[in-house]
Amino acid sequence: MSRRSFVTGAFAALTGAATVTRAAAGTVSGAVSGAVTGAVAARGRPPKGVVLRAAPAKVSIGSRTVSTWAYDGLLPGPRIEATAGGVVRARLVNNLPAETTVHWHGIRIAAPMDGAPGYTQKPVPPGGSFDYTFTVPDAGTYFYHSHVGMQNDRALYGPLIVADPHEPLGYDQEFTVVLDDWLDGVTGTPDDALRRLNASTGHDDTLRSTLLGGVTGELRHPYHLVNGRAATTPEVFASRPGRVVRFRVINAAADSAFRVALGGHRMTVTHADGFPCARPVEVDTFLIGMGERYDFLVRLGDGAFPLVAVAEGKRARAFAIVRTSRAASPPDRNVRLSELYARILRYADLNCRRADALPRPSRSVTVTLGMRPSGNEWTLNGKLSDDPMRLRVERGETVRIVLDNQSPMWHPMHLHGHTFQLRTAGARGPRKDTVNILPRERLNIDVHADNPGEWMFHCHNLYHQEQGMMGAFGYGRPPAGEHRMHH
Ligand SMILES: [Cu+2]
Repeated sequence: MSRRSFVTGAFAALTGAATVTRAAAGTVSGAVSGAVTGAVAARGRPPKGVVLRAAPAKVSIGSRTVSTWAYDGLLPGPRIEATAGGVVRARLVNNLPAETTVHWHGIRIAAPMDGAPGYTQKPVPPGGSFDYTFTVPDAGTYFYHSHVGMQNDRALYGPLIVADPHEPLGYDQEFTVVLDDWLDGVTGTPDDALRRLNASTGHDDTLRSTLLGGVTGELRHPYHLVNGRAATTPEVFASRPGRVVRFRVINAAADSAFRVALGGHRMTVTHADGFPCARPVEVDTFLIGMGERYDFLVRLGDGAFPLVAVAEGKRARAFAIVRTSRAASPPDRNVRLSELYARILRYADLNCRRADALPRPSRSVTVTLGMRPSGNEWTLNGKLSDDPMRLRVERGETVRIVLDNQSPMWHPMHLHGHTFQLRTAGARGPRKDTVNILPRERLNIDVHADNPGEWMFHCHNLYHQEQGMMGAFGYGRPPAGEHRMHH
């Protein structure tokens, strides 16, 4: 029914548990599709799963075409589907003029498959390839992205949706909503933006948000996208009145949190970062930081409704349309939605199921988030990524990490290889892999150390990550020189 209904991709016939699907129109040109098939053929044997060909590409963001780096010429990259307990096989083919990797964000994955350069693998050189094969233990909404340098602020990301074979939710249809902030090919590259930022002093104090406790981002991206489309030529989600629809929202942006609302509807939040809520939460809007995901259900009314994602504190927005009536006139992309200013989701509203609760921690360790006086270096326990903080854990223990934000900005902190339990006052709290922490705030996250490896623990503001805010969460004695192998 929808132009974006799940169209089986060229590789589906070749896949086992994982399948890749792609949009039928909009973001991919025929020439690029041909090139993808060519890359597969050039390998001489059929892949047993998905092939992600990272290469320079021209992609349309609706109102204009931009030069960027993309997977298979698509923005977002191809949708990868799997089933909980199943195996994903994905071959990364690097046709970029730079090293790259793929990180499977939020997946409790085996360490060698995590795509973390210098931590779990050597980056794949130009012309090289790497086969990722891993089990997906948990159902839910995830995504994948490059973990090298500023590449995640290009088109090198895509949704990874893990179905629950015993899905308890009842709904008629689902849509994936991938949010992004975009500058590549418009105001230079993300590397140019980082260089400019590093050459400047102080932050743009006009980018402010009460919700985020002060300065909200490092820079203004000229576009904000839903599924690769700018607000002027929006994505349209087609459905019918009365349908119950599951929306899977992914924030793949580099520097923008979004406040999300659907005009004329309340939303029932069912999942945070892939994990189900013990009790769904009815709200009007939610804030989603970089790397976070939320799923919500709505029963759709009759009409054409604005799906708005305000780039928090930036006076800009991503915009799409949910249409259940052909006759209804399209909503104004600048519409003021009362839902955006009504009941907002809080972390304290979220609780994981009892079965997903982690053991009580036996000790705690503090991670202080800081900023050096330059304003362009962000630290964990005073250290930068080139000589990183390392939290040492032993297999089988549960550790409480006390996040103490002494820096003047909020940070979406992301842990690889695990999902932690965010301990909220007097409640169980949600299982998450990414958590927003505001200036002067302290948060407790409990981690059960059941997945040995040397894992990244970092801010998912890509600019902060590249300005040092990256540490290690490692089992036992530190591996010799591992962290420095990429410097
Ligand atoms: Cu940060």
